[in-house]
Amino acid sequence: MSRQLPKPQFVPLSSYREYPPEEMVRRAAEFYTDLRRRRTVRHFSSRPVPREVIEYCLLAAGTAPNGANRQPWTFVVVSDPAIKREIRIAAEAEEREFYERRAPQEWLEALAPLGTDANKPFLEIAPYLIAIFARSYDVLPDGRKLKNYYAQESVGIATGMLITALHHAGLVSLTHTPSPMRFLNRILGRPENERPFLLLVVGYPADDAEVPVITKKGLDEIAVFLEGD
Ligand code: IYR
Repeated sequence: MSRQLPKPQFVPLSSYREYPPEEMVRRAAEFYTDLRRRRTVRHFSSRPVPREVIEYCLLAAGTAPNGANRQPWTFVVVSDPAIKREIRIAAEAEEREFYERRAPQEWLEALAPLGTDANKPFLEIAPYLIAIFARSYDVLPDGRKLKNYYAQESVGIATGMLITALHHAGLVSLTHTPSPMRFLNRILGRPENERPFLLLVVGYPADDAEVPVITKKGLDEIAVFLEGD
């Protein structure tokens, strides 16, 4: 039995731009050089950030490739001090549980070089918290559930693009993962089909911000080229 499916519609790919090989190499190298400056920051300034910057960065994130173009993400942007405080209190409660009880010794050892602990003052200091939710299904106006595809992967890609866009705009961010994060649904009034993915802390770095000494793996450690002969 053949079921009636909607016909796809196509337009010419008019937005693509090709660069000559040397220019491609230069652009790729310059982008890497700029992205290499990005650091995850835990010491934030309370200096306000123009909302328009956040809006454009979210629009950039929303261009991410995703499963069946369902765009299964919701970004909740929090600058309200009362809500930030509520989030801090709930996150620190989970984090105390994590650092003092739940975390296996091996995990604590892995985190030791980063100097993290259960104190999360940045959740109140930074001008913006962006709570990122993955919608595992959508609810249609008539109440029917519509499954989304690769929601976690899609939201992961969009989050990477958001972090890159914020860096490009001149801001810093922290990917914060209090676990479990369901308290974000309660505090932010999000429905059951939205699963918290990440809490992104966004702003300017504090004047005296410091970052841990870390290194990134080299190309030969992260990539394998199989080129034949
Ligand atoms: N969620 C905790 C612990 C933590 C876990 C990893 I993996 C990190 O790279 C950093 C921290 C916290 O946010 O402190």
